[in-house]
Amino acid sequence: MSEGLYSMEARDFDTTQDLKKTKPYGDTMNDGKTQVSFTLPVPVGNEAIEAAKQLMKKMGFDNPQVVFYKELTKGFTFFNCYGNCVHTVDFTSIHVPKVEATTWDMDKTDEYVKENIGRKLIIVGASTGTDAHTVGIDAIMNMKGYAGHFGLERYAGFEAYNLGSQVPNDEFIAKAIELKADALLVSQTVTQKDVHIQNLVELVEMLEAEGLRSKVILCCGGPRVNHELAKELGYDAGFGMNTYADDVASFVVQEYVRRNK
Ligand code: B12
Repeated sequence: MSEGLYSMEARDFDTTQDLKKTKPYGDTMNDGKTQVSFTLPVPVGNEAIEAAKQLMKKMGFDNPQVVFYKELTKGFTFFNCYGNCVHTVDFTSIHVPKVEATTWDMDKTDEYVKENIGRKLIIVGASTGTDAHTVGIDAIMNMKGYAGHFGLERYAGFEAYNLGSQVPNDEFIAKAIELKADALLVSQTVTQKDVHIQNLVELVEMLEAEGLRSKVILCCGGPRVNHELAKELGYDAGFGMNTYADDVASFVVQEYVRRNK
């Protein structure tokens, strides 16, 4: 009896995939199942739950369900919701600008520096402006590395200086001049009110005013940074989530050789 029921369910599963109409996957293809979390500035209660469901519908979710809610503080309610997304995207039409470099491991990069540059490249990095987040820049630079990838301080081909966090742009530039930096690495985590953009742009303007911009390889990174944004702001490359030292190290050495051929 149950065998028949299972085979009926299996037959009903949608297994067709059309990349031109891509939507979220939950249990089966094209079901659109999505989890959304948000906070409403309303008191906890049934009216709050109904408000969350109505909002989910307006956001394009069929069958909205509130699966968890909690009062954060008086007058504010947090929700976890599920719903079936009705929208699709054409995956085949998507083209995202990417950093132009082949990612090598540390040994290959060091070998390349030895053979093609013949000296250590000097790299100076920091979290700049008011940004106090150090974990990202440490992940890239720290000797011990991150997730099994050694940081730039470990590379034989680099002299790497991590200036830490909350480094004002003028101090960052002064250090770059003092150390004769070949590459500058800027980390920006906090994006509230676009503070990262203002700070990143200010650095480019200050480097230009000092006549230094074209003399250094300038990279930025952070959880909400991508290559497209970085290029728009006047950087040579931008690195976001899931970046390792290998990625930026490979870019810096390949870019250095491209420029100095
Ligand atoms: C730890 C943390 C803190 C710690 C930081 C301690 C420290 N020593 O770093 C403390 C408690 C100090 C803190 C403070 C604040 N924080 Co905080 N923090 C976090 C948290 C939990 C983790 C960040 C982190 O370490 N990620 C791990 C690293 C490895 O990831 P990553 O930074 O993305 O780095 C990777 C890539 O982005 C890239 N990368 C990063 N930088 C660079 C640079 C280069 C050159 C390259 C190539 C690559 C690269 O490579 C890294 C490895 O893959 C996040 C939430 C979260 N879960 O992400 C919030 C978060 C970043 N913080 C946030 C906020 C709002 C704040 C505060 C403003 C809170 C407050 N009101 O006071 C303050 C700001 C302080 C300041 N002046 O900057 C928000 C930012 C929201 C936004 N959009 O701006 C987040 C997202 C939390 C949230 N959901 O609200 N924070």
